[in-house]
Amino acid sequence: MIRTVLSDEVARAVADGRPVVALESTIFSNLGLPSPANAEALERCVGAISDGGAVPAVTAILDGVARVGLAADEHGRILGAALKTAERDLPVAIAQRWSFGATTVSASLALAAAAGVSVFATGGIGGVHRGAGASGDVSADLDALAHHPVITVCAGAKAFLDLARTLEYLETVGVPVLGWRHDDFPAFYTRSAGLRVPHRVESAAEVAAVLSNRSRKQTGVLVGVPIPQAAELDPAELDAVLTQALADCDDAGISGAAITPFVLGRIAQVTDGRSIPANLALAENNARVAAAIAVAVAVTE
Ligand code: PSU
Ligand code: MN
Repeated sequence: MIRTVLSDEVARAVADGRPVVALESTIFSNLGLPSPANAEALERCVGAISDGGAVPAVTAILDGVARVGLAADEHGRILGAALKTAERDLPVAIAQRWSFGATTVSASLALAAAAGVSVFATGGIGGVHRGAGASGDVSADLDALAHHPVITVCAGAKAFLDLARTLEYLETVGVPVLGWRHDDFPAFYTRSAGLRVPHRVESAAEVAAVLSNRSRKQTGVLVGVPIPQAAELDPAELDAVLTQALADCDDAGISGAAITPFVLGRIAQVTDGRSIPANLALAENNARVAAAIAVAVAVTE
C-alpha cells in the first residue's frame, strides 16, 4: 500500500477510531475553483467537518510526500498552481518529488484507504464522458470507487458527463449508489437530471450499515447529496450552456483534461458567476453530510 504521512490530529483520530473525513485538493487548487472562491471553499468544507464532530483530512502530494491531513498553516499551499494527480499519477508524483500534486477523487480515495480513513467528501466525481464510446474517456474515479473501502459523498458527477452511463458503470462494478434523502441521482448544480438512484437513504446510520455489510470489503459506497434548494441553478439554462460549451470544445479541438476548466469557465460566464456560490454551497453541504456519516461509521466500527 502507498505510504502516507498523516497530520498529528488525523493520526490520533484514526488510532482512537474517531470520525475523520478526507477531502481532495483539486477543487481548491488552480485546477478547480477560481481565487478567492477556492480559499472560501476550503474554509467552509473544513469548518463543516469540524462543526459536525469529525476531523478534516485534506489529501495532497506536497514535496513528493503523500499527505492525509494538513496543518492549518499549510492550507495556503493547496490554493495555487498544481499538477493534477489521479491515482495512477501518485507514484510518479512521489518519484519525481512534485511540489504540489492536487489529488482527484481517485487519488484521494487511494490515500484515504491507505490511511485508514473511511469517509471522503467532494463536489462531483468524474465519470463516463458523453461520447465515451468514441473517445474511451471514463474517469479513473469510477474504478477507484470500486476498489477502495471508502464512502464517497458527492453532489453527483461533473455537470457535463453522461450520467446514465456513469450509473450503469457503477452498477456493473458493484458500487452501492445511495440517494441522501432524495430519489434521484443529483446532477451537481441541479438536484436532478431525471435519473433515479437505486436506493434512497434517510440517515447516516443507514449509510454506515451499508458500508459494514458489503460482500466485497474493498468496494466503496457512493452517496449522492442534492445541492441545497436555495443554491440550485436553473436546469434548462444549464443544459443549454453545457450543450453549447461541449460543441465549442469539439470545434476548438479541446479534449481530455482541458475540457473541465473550459466548460466550468463557460458555465460561470453564462450564469453571471452564480455557478461559483452554487459550487461552494454544495461542497460545504457534502462536507456536513460526510461528517455525520463519519460519526455514524465511528460508532459502528
Ligand atoms: N468535478 C468538477 N470539477 C473538477 C472535478 C470534479 O466539477 O475539476 C475533478 C475531481 O478532482 C475529479 C476529477 O476527481 O476532476 C476527475 O477528472 P477526470 O475526469 O479527468 O478523471
Ligand atoms: Mn478523463
